Amino acid sequence: MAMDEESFELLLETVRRYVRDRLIPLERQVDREDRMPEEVISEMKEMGLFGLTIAEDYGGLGMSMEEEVRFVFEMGRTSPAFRSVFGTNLGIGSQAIVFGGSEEQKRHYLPKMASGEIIGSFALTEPDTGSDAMSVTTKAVRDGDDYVLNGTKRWITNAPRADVFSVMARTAPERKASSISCFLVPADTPGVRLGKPDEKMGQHGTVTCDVVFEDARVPASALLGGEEGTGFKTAMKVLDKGRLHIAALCVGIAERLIEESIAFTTERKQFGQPVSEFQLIQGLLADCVTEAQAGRAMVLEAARAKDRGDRIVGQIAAAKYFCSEMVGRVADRAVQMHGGAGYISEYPVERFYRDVRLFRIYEGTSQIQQLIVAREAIKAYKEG
Ligand code: COS
Repeated sequence: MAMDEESFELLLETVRRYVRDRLIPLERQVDREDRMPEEVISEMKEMGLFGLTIAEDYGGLGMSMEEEVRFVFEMGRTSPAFRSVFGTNLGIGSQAIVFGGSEEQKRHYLPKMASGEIIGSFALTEPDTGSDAMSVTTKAVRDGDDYVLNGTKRWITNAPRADVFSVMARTAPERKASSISCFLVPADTPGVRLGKPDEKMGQHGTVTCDVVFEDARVPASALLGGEEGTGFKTAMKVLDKGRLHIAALCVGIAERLIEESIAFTTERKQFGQPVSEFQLIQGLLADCVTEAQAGRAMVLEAARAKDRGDRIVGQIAAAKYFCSEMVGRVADRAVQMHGGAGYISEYPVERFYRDVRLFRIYEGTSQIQQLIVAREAIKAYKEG
């Protein structure tokens, strides 16, 4: 369900102001300290940001996909670490429950996720299982009324802050989708252990680490939807939505980088005039603007198609592929337009250059998106 237009516009305006006045001035500190100030987390809870996409029946604002991407465009104007604070609750940390949870599981978890009282986290990737998601080796074995989980999940976003994990685990040995089940595992379950925080190239202030399950015992009621074998398809649906969200974030960041580049090049003088007057700089800028506009259009169109209930797997993969690659090119040109200043951490483009590298990798690499785009196109052709 969508919000009413007036409340939505008001929310966008509030977020725009919050990003500009509160978050942008904190960007450098968060990058340097690799730590998110607790006050920011509390403010985001007060603003209701953790529950934007969760249905109103479960305490959220019930944003449509189009509203979500328009909101994310705004969040993209600052470091992605800020969005990540509540990002898993909006997306990959809550959506398995939204798509596949029983009514009881929804009532138990979603209102607390919407308020930010608990943090949800999505545990799919493993040390030896990344792109080939169907090959997860974490096992869940039925034992009386319980399941016992063993295995390691890697690079799990928000794991150090998480209260509950959606864990994809194998309940049957064959390599097929129906061998994977999803379990909702509270972080304080005996046998659940966190690894040390990962040290990353960029996106400082976001937290990731290993999550290790050693004979972690959960009741059968922790099985998502009470049914074995639905985990893989649920994970794919969660990732579809997550990928569109990430594509929107890439567009927002590209727009910020463009603004930074215009501000810099119109001030910076060489050969007696602002460097923005030089056509070679204008060529770089024009490529950035054009590509960011194309990305915005792709994201909005895919979001509208998702809201209509169309089959959008290929369209979303194309948007994630294009926008994550696009923001990489924009960041590279932004550094170039800044010249030497672009390599100095005082200027935001240096930080964004590192931050955006991840978008081509997480929630499915560019190569996986290419594979999905091609598969879906061939399927559509064959189906006429
Ligand atoms: N929505 C719903 N169902 C889907 C789906 C989607 N987006 N994608 C696949 N499925 C279904 C398929 O229809 C198929 O169903 P049947 O068994 O009934 O035919 C089943 O799931 C298996 O799909 P498929 O055969 O396509 O699986 P593959 O092993 O070939 O690979 C890819 C699928 C590569 C697309 C998947 O493993 C993937 O997305 N990998 C990347 C994982 C990733 O993004 N990791 C990032 C970490 S999480 S932050």
